[in-house]
Amino acid sequence: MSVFIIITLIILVFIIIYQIGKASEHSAVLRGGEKVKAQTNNIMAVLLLVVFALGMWGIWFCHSIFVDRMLPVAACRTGVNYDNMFYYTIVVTGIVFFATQAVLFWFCYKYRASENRPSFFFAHSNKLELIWTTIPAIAMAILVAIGLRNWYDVTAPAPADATIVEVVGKQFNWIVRYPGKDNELGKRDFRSINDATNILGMDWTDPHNMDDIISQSGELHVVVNKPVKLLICSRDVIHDVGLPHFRMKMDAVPGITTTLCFTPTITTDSMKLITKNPDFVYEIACDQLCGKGHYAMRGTVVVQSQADYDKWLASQQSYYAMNHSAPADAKPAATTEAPKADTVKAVTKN
Ligand SMILES: [Cu+2]
Repeated sequence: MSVFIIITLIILVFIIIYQIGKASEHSAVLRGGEKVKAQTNNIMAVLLLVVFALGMWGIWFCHSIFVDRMLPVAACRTGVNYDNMFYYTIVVTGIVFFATQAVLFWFCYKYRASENRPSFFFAHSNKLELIWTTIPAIAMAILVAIGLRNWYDVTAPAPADATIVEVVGKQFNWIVRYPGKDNELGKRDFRSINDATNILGMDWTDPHNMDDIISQSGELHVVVNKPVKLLICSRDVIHDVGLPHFRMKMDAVPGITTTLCFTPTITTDSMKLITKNPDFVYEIACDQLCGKGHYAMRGTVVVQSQADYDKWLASQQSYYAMNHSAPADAKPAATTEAPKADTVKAVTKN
């Protein structure tokens, strides 16, 4: 209802302004055109200053509303760098925006049409052209350089001690695969995918697959202050691993393995204290519109200490053991899923 009233009010204000304009046209005819024109110019010039002041106040007002709804502090070093980059960009572009708008509106006011001032024709100035081309070019080059450095941080080869975890998108959830005790992910082939017993098409003739652990609920466990490298892929359409609290995202593309590397610095428990939210969870959002269930495609990240991680890992059963009667450390059983010559390798070594 309130929206309807606001829209009606806006329409009425426009009608009133239009009618005032028509009325002043008629009065101009009656009182003499030139005088009214000068008065109108003065009014419009003052109104422009009012619009400028209102616009600046509006920007500040929106900022004051949204500043408390922003994400909490970035939970990894790269995320902090990204935040700083955005901060520098907003400061630089904010100063330029305010300065240019202030000059624009002030000039409109100061140099409004007047009979007492002759027109000034300013055609060209090489010096000015040079200044307003060079300074923005240097500023933009610096901002781009900072961006490239951050991009390299995320996509650079992972450190040797990085934990490798595979994240696979599927309509409409995330599947997370851990390498198990051998610290190596086994081969898999999309042609072996079977939703009931082999959700990622793991090749059971590859011994590296025997201890791999799979979380079908999309729970990504990582160790605080230890680098993690995500191998990202998709089982069907393009998804996107979005990690807002780490300020990162990367497309999950079928047939191509993309990577993301970061070092979480704040545990989930610490973040609960920082955000004063006992229910806080780091989330994996799908950042690519991927179908009708896209809105619900959500995973979670658990950042924990090494001890807690080891405890959690020890409590997990390998995916093979979950789906086969033979124990996980037994010799791999012959399966109907024969190895393929062109098996898609999901393993990426550093
Ligand atoms: Cu999606």
